Order: sequence, then structure tokens, then C-alpha cells
Amino acid sequence: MEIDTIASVSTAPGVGALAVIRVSGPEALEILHRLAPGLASAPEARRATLMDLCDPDHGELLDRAVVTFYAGPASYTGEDLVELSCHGGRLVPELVLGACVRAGARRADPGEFTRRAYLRGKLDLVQVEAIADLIEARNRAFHRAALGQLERGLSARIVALREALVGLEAILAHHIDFPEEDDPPVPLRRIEERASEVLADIDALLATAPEGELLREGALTVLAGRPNVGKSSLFNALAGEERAIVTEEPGTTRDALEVVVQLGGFPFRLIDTAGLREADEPVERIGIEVTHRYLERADLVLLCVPAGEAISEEEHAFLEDVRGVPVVLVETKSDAVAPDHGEGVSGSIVAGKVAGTLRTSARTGQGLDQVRHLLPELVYSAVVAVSTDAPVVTRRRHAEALRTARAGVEEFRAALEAGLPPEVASTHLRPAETALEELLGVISVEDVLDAVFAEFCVGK
Ligand SMILES: Nc1nc2c(ncn2[C@@H]2O[C@H](COP(=O)(O)OP(=O)(O)O)[C@@H](O)[C@H]2O)c(=O)[nH]1
Ligand SMILES: [Mg+2]
Repeated sequence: MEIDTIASVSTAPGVGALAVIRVSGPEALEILHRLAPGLASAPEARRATLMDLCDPDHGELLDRAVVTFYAGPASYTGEDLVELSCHGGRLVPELVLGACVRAGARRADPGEFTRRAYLRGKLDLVQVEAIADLIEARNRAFHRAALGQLERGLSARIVALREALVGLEAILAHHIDFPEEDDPPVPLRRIEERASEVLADIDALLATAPEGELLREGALTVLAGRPNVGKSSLFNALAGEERAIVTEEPGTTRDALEVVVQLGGFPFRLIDTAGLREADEPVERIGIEVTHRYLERADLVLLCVPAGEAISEEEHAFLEDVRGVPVVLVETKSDAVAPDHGEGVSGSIVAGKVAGTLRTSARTGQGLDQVRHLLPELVYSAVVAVSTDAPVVTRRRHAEALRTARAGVEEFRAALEAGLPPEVASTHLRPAETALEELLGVISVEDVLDAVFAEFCVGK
């Protein structure tokens, strides 16, 4: 298939100082010459140059822009690529893009630049996803994971796993050829050990997957406690400047507010009962306010109790009920009790039932730093534990491929242990390798590609 030349505005629509238009493909330079008649010879690669850009048909001046030419394959797409940094706004970028089209370019499809980069081997599929994630990132932890993934942190590990499997296959091929009476070059025992090492490596990656997926949306964190204990105040204090993005839940049961905050760089979706029903409720009903439909899906619960007060029957019952989710006991309104007021209420009585105890004041801000410290440690312990540059599995696609690979290696090891002939055992390695190859995009499956690139919009 003939490769054509594509163009699009790669910056976000709207009014900004600058807009970047990318032109990629075999005719990129020719198109530039048609737009910049003043340009005598080919521009020096990678040198930003101010140029007059004109309409290719009647020569009318459209903009003065900084133009950079990247000679393929040393460009984002791997093709000849021209970047036009023109003035932003509603009209100029569209005029310049229109001129590129009349000069011979086609308007790019969503994700087409990155797709070309992938097809030319500039990026593997895991890196392609990292680009989408980097652009999406709204918290530092996810940003770090995406950047590490773009730098091939995860890819390098997957490549190494695949090579280990290919290596095992090669050794086994040797075994198959080997006459039985001689000692084999590598003892089977050693092959089993290597398979175990591969399994351990896969497990280490998979261990980050549940938390890695949480980095995308944030850990669902439910504030629970009696009315008036200070849940909403704590919610607002933690939301801080991000208060503006508090949204009221759509739908009929409008009983909760949600805000996504970064605590220690990690994302949390805080859920607060909105207190919309309080006015209608009889005074004697002072049960624990909590949004049950969130509780079932919660990653963390903050049970709020006023500092210095004893923990009630109901709070005990609540602690008994909540299972499978870590609960942090938050002693609120610490400014209202003497600073030396022991461990308070609760500490000793509920120790063992809670994942941690904190004392906060929404009024003075006391203890909020501890919240920012403890919550990431509780929810993101696996990610916090790995060194900052260790890869994190952030997508279901990665986790599924790794699990498929794991299953194959596990069966391989079991087959060897069961004394099956090496050539039989080794049939389990191939599907494991295929899973890793698909993950990287070494072998491309069209619907996998479509799913990955569906996230991209025009200009990427
Ligand atoms: N002294 C003090 N009062 C607080 C603090 N947090 C909340 N309050 C007060 O406690 C009352 C109930 O707070 P609110 O956040 O609405 O509690 P909620 O019903 O649990 O959501 C309000 O009058 C707040 O001003 C705090 O840290 N210190
Ligand atoms: Mg409230």
C-alpha cells in the first residue's frame, strides 16, 4: 500500500498562543516548499527556522511560523516530518492545515502519527499506551508509571521474559537431539529452575497490577461516621484547591459528593455523604452515615470519630461489618481536645480492627500531612514498595497477557516435573511467548491495535 502524507493540528483545539501542525510522510518536504516559497533549498534537519507560510494557490501570507524539519527515520513517526509552530487561536491553525491539505497532504486519522511510529518500529505497543497515559495523567504516581513505561521500563522486562522463554526452548531443542545415554548439556533440574525464575519475574510484575490499575481512576475512599463528626470538613480540607472539581453524583440517589485528590502524589476518589437527607431525619436517628453502594466497591474507608470521644456500639458494629477493606480510624476535631489527650478513645479498643489511626483537625490542618502519608502507604503499598523506576502494570491488557504467559510457563514446569519428554513440555512455552509478543506488538493483531489506538484523538 502506498504511504501518503498526513497532516493535522496536534495541539488542543481552542485559543492558545501557539498551535503545532505536524506533516508526516514522503511528501512532507515538498508540501513545506509549496507553503514556504521563500525557502530556497532543503531546510537543515532539526533546526527551528522562522518562515512565512503562504497559501499554495495564490501566495497569500497566512502566518509566520517556526518550522522544524525532521528527516526520517530520525523523527517521531520515523518518516520525514515537518512541524509548524504557528500562532494559535481559532483561525490560523485551520488556515495553515487547510493549506497543507491543498498542497497535497491528507488530514490524519485519530492516532495516525503514533500508529505510523509503531508500524515503523519507533515504539512498541506498550510504549504507545504509555503515550496515551502520559497525556491522560492527572496524578504524579500515574505520570511516573507512564513515563517509565514510555522509557521502555516495562517493555524491557517483557522482552527479557520473552528471551528467557526462547532460551529455554533452545536448550530443550538441544535435549531432544541428545542421545539418551549421554548426560545432557544442561540438566533438566537447571531448566526447571529457570522456569521458576521466569515465574517469579512475572509474579513481581503482576503484583503491581491491581494498584497500577487504581492509579488511573484513583482509590475509592469512603468517609463514614456519625452526623456532625466532621466528615464533610475533612473532605473539603483534603480536596483543598481541587474543590472546584467536586461533582454531585448524577442520578436519582444523589447522596454523595465525589472529588479526586492527589495525596502524596497518589490518586484517591473521596466520597462524602452529602448530608442532603439530614434535615428530614429524626434526631434520634444518628446512625453512621455512609453510602452503602460505594462501600461495596471501596478500596479504603475512613471512619471518623471525634477525638476524645468513646467509640460507640454502632461504630464497633460497623468495624465488624466492614470486611475486606482497610479501615482507617480518623479522630477528628483534634483542635477541640487537649493536645496531650492520650491515644484517645479508640486506639487501644479497636487496635487490630483498623489499618491505622490518625488524628486530624480540618480547622487547623493538623494531621492532614499524616493522612497524605498513610493513605498512599495503605492503598498503594506494592507501588510504593518498588523502587521509583521499577515498572508498574497499569492496564488490564498487560495483566491478562502476563497471566496467559504465566499459565504457559507453569504448565511447562509441571510437565517437566511430571517427567514428560522435553519436546512435549516445550509445547507450553510457545503460547507464553505469543502472549508476550502480542503484548509488545511484535506480532500485531488487528483488533488489539484498534483497541489500543481507539484512545487516541486526531493529532497524536
Ligand atoms: N473545632 C472543629 N470543628 C470542626 C472541625 N471539623 C468540623 N467541625 C465542625 O463540626 C460540625 C460538623 O462538621 P461537618 O463537616 O459538617 O460534619 P459531618 O456531618 O460529619 O459532615 C461543623 O459545625 C464544623 O464546623 C474541626 O476540625 N475542628
Ligand atoms: Mg456532611
